[in-house]
Amino acid sequence: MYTDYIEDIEAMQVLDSRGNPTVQVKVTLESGVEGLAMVPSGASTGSFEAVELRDEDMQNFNGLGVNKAVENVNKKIAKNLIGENVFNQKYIDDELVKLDGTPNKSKLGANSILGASLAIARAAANSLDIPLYKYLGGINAYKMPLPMMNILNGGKHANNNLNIQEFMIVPVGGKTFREMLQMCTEVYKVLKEVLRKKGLVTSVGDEGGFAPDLENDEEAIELILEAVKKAGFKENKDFKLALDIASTEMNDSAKKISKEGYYFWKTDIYKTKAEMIDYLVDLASKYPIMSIEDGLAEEDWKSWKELTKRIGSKIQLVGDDLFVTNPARLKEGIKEDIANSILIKPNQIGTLTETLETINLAKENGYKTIISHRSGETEDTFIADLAVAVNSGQIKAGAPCRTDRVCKYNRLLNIENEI
Ligand code: 2PG
Ligand code: MG
Repeated sequence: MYTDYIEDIEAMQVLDSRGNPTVQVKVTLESGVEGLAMVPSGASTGSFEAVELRDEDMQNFNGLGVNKAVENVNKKIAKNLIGENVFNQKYIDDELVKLDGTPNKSKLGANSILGASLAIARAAANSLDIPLYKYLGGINAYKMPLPMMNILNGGKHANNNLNIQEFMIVPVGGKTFREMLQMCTEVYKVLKEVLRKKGLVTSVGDEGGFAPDLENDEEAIELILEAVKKAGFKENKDFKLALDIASTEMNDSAKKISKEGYYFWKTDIYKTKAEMIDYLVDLASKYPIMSIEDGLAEEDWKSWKELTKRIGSKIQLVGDDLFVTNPARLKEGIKEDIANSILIKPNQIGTLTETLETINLAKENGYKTIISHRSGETEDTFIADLAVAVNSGQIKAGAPCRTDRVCKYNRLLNIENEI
């Protein structure tokens, strides 16, 4: 039986890629080995996500400080976990859930809990002196994920006029991760030229994708397809497209309209639920789209069911705000025949064990899994190792631009090299 006991757990406030405070946790073991983790943060968050504890002290970081979450780690969590065997991840995560005691981790904060949970896993891997993906997945961890790269940003991630949050390219024709990364990067570079020649801005949004003002959302798709072609690739054969509509934002932020439909707030267009479904079906039939995430809002299950019936056998329908990496919500979706894939974000649920539980549940029921970053990220590359460890098949980590995104891809290059 392996043992290495937790000697110290220490959190501090650091910054994420948007310059907002976030939690870093360092776990030190009896052997002297350490494990470090940093917690990401979303902008388009689902209301059923575990709670991200913020100080709400307007004098500090405009209320976004995480001193309370840091203190929860340093006092309550440390007190409970010091002395535990670092290899008992499930037991430790169960203890964290119990210590919090609320269904949505609102007492200690999912940011404090996840920081501890991930740092513990990392410390355990370091103690064995093996890579994280190998610790998490053993000899079964070998499948490199297909990257879904968000190269054009809209919605809440950019200050432009695009309603759809993420326009992603998926290099389905690539054989190795190295090749897929290169293919995506080449298209990204050509897209910059395409935009520049048209006199459009090439500044980037939160996830490193370009964020120009365009005629409409479809023009974004057309421009990407133009870049794919100009880079020497064929649509469908080399590249397919994926969209994250993030439509919960359209449903919620529709302050001036009823919650019955979808409000494209950037261009002041309103769609009824039926129109929204038709719009998505139409996009999927017109373009080489293989995946649509959050096409409908987190509580619009009836429309989700209809959309799944209409195009669920042809394309990937991904639940993000819909399922929030939560096994209970995923179970409900499986029962109702809603969506066919799930986005996996550890900070939506709060512990590594629960994240793995959701992944297992998805796989057992034939749902595809996509490991995902958040729009607010750090240099922590945990999700890259996780994607390989669970053979997720797909990862969403932004554009090949900005180190908070690129570090995940570079980590995957290293993993592929090792495998
Ligand atoms: C999403 C994510 C990541 P955020 O909606 O899928 O791309 O965005 O982290 O803002 O929720
Ligand atoms: Mg999403």
